[in-house]
Amino acid sequence: MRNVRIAAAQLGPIQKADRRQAVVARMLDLMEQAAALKVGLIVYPELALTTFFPRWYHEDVGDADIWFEREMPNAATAPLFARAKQHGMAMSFGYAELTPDGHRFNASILVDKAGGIAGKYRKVHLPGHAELDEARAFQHLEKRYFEPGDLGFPVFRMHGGIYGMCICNDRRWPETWRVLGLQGVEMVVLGFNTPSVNSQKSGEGPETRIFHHKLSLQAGAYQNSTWVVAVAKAGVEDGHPLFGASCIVDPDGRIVAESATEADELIVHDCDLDATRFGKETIFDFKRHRRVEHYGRITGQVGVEVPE
Ligand code: ING
Repeated sequence: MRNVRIAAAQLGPIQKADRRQAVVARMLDLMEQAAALKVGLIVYPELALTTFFPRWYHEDVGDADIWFEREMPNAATAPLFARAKQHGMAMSFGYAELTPDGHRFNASILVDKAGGIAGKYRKVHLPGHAELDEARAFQHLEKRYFEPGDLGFPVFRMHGGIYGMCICNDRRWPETWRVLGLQGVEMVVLGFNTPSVNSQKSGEGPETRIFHHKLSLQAGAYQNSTWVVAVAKAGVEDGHPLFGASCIVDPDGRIVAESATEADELIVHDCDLDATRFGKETIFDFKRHRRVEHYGRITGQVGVEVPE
């Protein structure tokens, strides 16, 4: 039994005008709630420090740098690192990273109980578009503001477990999960900011989109026998709705905890990392069952190649 008490710390909306300090104060409130429950790891959403700014078009990409962090930790996030260390709590959160040599990534980090950065991930699958698209009901300009991640899908040994990260759209791609699964991942933590409606397909509302969200998490968890902690930034940001449905999913693919609101909300669950063993040693014992000689298209092709 290797139990980890996990908190998914969902954040409600962050308005364009909200300052990072106000957001960090909300994150600290959730951390205090988690500490009272003796949580070992707290997980916050994607781009946790700011509004989901890729919905806003900046003609000069440099004007969007106001949404980015140039170092981590920094003045705004130092209180998070200090308080987590004080509580002996590990944490993960997403943020927009601007590197010293001018590269921009949608990033997330894993911070251990001693306050050290144990791992970093940069979002590989960037949805949306790079140029202003007037045909859309709203913009989704992640391809404008971020480069695809250049760190792959690493896993990290931390506090007796094997942890991995992904971010939002990554959860829709089975490759994300399998690359982590092939490294023995026991818990995948991820944040997401997902619009409640489809900017290109009127009529597709939160019911369908939450179904696809859960389907992706449950399949990833089951098919790689891993825990999954998925944490939303939710609610209406400057008129744009994001759904909640933060979930903790067990290695059998069952949702064992789910948020009930679109506000700041903590959901907590005791996760036994040893519960991943049975799946990894039987039905998803990759070395006994996989036939890689037939999988070449998965890395040999990018798009579809239909027969003559
Ligand atoms: N958001 C959305 C996500 O993948 C999206 C974008 C929604 C793509 C629905 C496809 C369908 O959850 C982010 N931030 O990736």
